[in-house]
Amino acid sequence: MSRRKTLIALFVLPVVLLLSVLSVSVATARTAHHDAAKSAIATPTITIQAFSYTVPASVRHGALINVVNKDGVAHTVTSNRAGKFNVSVPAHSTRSFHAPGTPMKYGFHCTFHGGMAGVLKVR
Ligand SMILES: [Cu+2]
Repeated sequence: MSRRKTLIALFVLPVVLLLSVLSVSVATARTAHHDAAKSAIATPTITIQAFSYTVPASVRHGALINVVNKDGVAHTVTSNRAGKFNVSVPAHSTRSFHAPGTPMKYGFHCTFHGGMAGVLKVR
């Protein structure tokens, strides 16, 4: 009887261990996939810091774009072509706007600070 139990334990324990390892790796793969999907749909962001824009390489037409202002003063992201986009972002704040619907490169500037300019490539 006790020999039988030992045999059962010898067989069952590795199976239980194997199953738990498998379920952990499945969970890990799911998490990784979820993270990849999340970053693929992350909102593109223009960051303003030290009176300078950091702009994504390109954005989809019509996409929602966040503007993060890390400076202690307000800035704007204003299309050089009137009316295409214009968002004012208070100090230490985030605002958003929609990219134009027509793919092309849009120059933009800050209406408060003459030296601030950037280009938004809409694809
Ligand atoms: Cu500015």
